[in-house]
Amino acid sequence: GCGGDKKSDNSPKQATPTAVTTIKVGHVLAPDHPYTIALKRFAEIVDKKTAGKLKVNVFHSSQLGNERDMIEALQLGTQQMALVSTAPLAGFTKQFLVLDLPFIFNDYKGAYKVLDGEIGQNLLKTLESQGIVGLTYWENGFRHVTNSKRPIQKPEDLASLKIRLMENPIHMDTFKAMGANPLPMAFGELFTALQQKTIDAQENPVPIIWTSRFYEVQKYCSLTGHFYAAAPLLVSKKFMDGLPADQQKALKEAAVEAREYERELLAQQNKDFISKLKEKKMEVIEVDKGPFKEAVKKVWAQYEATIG
Ligand code: EAX
Repeated sequence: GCGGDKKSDNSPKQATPTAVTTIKVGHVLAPDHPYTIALKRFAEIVDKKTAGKLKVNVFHSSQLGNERDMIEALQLGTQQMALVSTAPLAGFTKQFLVLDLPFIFNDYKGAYKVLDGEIGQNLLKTLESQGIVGLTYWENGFRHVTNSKRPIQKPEDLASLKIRLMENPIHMDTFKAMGANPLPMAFGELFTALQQKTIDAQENPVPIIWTSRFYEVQKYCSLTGHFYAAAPLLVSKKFMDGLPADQQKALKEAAVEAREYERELLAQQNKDFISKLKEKKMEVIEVDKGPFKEAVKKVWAQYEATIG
């Protein structure tokens, strides 16, 4: 009945519209910080892996709000992704506090071994009960103290220094243990507070001190390396669960591929930017970490019960 040769179908092809899903990813750092550069690489990889079906738009400089706002927006599903430090997650899950302990990692290699291994992956899983999917850990880095008052060589030099910290109880107790006068503040308000001298000091890795131009409002930089800030790349669980499996897989793979790139960019900047800070007349001080570790050791025991 339906013999005959195959007829070429001449009806006009209806182009099946490829439904493009747009992802907004926000962070609080500068447009030239590796957070931004690596997120753009992430967007390119996602575009390729999904043949243009997932489009990632990057928003830097707190355009989508501060880190706590963005984490809440992921829970609501009003924002799809965010790249934040672990510190603000303390308001959502206690287990992450372990990563905020002072001097918990000795070096980058040790940090990656934990973060990219079983411990780090188990910690990311605890976010799911908070409506968040942690894809992997990118990096912010080892944090150093800068201030406008005096060179900090030893913990005692921090006495009564007004220092801005991230919103995290361990960070607050660590600097109280060293006699400082800490106050929590969103990153977006920090530069103005330093400029107006409402605070004396802050602490961040060298790439942030450079790209956020803190050298313009801070005279001294002490390489304390007191916290290692991991930067989990987060997705709204509501949004992720709505994606087809192949697109979920693409996001996870792209996050890991771009992570290596981001860590390399930071390693380069950590090497190159100290001399640039000195060119901007910052006094960069190498400190003996021993007395700082000794001064904050009690914080570990203080949080053992909370962290578990
Ligand atoms: O994740 O707020 C800060 O000082 C952090 O470095 C910022 O959250 C980047």
